[in-house]
Amino acid sequence: MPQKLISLTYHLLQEDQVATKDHLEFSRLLTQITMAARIITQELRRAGLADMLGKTGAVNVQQEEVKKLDEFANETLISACEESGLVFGAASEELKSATHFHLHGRSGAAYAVLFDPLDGSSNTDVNGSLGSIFSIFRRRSLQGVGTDADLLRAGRELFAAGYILYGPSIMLVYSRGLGVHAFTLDPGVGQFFESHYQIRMPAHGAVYSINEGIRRRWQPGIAAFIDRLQSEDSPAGKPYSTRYTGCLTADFHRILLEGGVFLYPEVLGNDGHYSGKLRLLYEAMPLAYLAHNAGGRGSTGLEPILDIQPTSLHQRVGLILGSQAEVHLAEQIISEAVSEKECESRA
Ligand code: AHM
Ligand code: MG
Repeated sequence: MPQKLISLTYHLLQEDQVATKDHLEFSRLLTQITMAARIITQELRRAGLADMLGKTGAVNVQQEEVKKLDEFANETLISACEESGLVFGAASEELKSATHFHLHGRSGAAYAVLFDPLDGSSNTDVNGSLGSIFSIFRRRSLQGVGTDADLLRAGRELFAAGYILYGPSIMLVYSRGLGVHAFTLDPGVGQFFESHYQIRMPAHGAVYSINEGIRRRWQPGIAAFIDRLQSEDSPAGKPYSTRYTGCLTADFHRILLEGGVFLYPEVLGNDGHYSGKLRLLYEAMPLAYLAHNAGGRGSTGLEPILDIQPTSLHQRVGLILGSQAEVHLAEQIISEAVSEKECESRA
């Protein structure tokens, strides 16, 4: 069958015919981000031959060891944002604080971009799937200079979000609130072509995705929810299958297309407190935005991810993402577990 021939460029030009100026700028910004994605793709393809595997020796602000590819992806995306002239500031999992760009007299930089430059970085050395995830906010006011307050915003205020999945194919998935669309890179042509238009997440699926090795440390309610999915009394009416790659982008992509649920709940730490691992602004929020725009849902189990007002750039949350049926069921079971705990502690 002949290839469907709608390039990302043509798709954006078509959307721009009915777009406002904000959206025309977004097309330019997305073009820059996909250019960075193609450069990162090239580096990933030959990483094992070019001494690009392994660690840099540094640790990032999250106390995680930085991989060489993390650093490369971060620098490439930062440069792409800066060169666009459209971005006043960027924040990333790999940077301690937000970077505010010197715009060399160019005015009108209205966007903040926040990203996880290389998601799933434990997969780098084993040729597993990886991702780059981005959130885009538009400044509330174009007066003065953009500040950190323009970056610390709830997901309901997102202007756009998306990811690039580096798997057997390289795919871009994005939404600017006009549906969720996916594009696949044709490596020979060097262009992204539309492969999925207006993605809708199924109302339920038959797969769950969670790190079961840490089951004993999951927050209350998660084990009961997973037990339910493994039973005939699940939303699918049969036991679910497990799929977990260690790359949120790849695991979410499966759930987006086929339905089901991804969870990285809060887990009990050595300090006796429960806390999330995944970052609100770089991971949870953009993927919850895509889930929402495709008819799915993102939640901590107790509140929608998109309602959380961030208080710090590197804030972490418990994350449940997926089809309506599974996420609602998880919320119900978690609320019950929390109420039971409260009753026990009062008794
Ligand atoms: P990273 O962005 O530093 O790679 O960390 C995020 C990754 C997610 O992609 C994945 O879902 C999770 O961490 C895996 O963590 P774990 O190995 O604890 O299951
Ligand atoms: Mg990540």
